[in-house]
Amino acid sequence: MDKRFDKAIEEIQKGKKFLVVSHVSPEGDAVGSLLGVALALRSIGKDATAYLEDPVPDLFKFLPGAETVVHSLEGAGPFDATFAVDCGQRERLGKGFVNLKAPGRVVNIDHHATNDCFGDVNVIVPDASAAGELVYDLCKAADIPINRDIAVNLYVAIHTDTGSFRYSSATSEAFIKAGELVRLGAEPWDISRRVYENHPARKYKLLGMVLSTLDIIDAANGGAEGNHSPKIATLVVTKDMFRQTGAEKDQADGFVNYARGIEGVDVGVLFRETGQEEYKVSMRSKGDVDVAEISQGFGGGGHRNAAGFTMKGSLDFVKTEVVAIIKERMRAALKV
Ligand SMILES: [Mn+2]
Repeated sequence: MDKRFDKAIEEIQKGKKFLVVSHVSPEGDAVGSLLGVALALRSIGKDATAYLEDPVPDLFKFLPGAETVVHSLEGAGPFDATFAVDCGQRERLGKGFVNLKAPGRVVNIDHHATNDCFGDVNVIVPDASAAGELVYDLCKAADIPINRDIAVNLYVAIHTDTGSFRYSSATSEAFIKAGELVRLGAEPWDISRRVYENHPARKYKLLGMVLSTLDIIDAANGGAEGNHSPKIATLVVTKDMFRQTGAEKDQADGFVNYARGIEGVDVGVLFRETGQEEYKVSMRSKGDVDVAEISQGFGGGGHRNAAGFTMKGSLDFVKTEVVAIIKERMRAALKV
């Protein structure tokens, strides 16, 4: 028996009216896990409000239940309990939630090692590939049948958070659960086609501009001969690029992977202009460099190989500071 969810299940049994929330700038795991919990609760006759501060990205609007997501909690509640999924800090759940008077007991279900355990009940499993995997486990532990609609959401959560099963987070557990979700009705090709082969042309126009900012920086002090000389690749996306192409801000989300994908590059960084002298910094590393640790130093969070934070200052300043810290950590981690 899976005991990890006992307290969460108690809340489900006690309550009638639930709120389900996930983080701002939601991606596949946030939306999929959010809807997975909401649909699971509704399937057993509970009332579940699904809330995201930001819109559901276009790519994920096909997810069953996406049309029921609300973006305001004004006048909402009181709730018996709130389920927060895929989110390490309360503030990342958005203003609407933070200002909510009566969220009830907060059940925090997440897989970020940097989670600060803000819930009344906390189920934090850093080994899980996606929060969606934990929602799967919750359904099993609570004896809630995973119907097709839930399966599609959880499959997308696991599929996107493992980079289509390419990352080290793609454990045998992740494959087993994904396989089970396919058996329960998730269709891999249909989902892949909708998520990965369905991009608006303006996103590619934006990508063209962003790739033209590529900068490759040698991280070693001279670099020992014959050894792999570690490199950092950076990309920049400005507000002006969004204006020129008409692309939306979430359409730059995966671009940092292009930086990491370059031969010889150990850390890829994307600087996205979010305000006057303000940048969101996304980092992706290939192996031994722990970018979550770097991110925490700047007040952010994330995973070992994928993390981010927001920083004030000019682009030059932000880039110089961030690159200097990454260089330092790379030299330590890669011993160069
Ligand atoms: Mn996640």
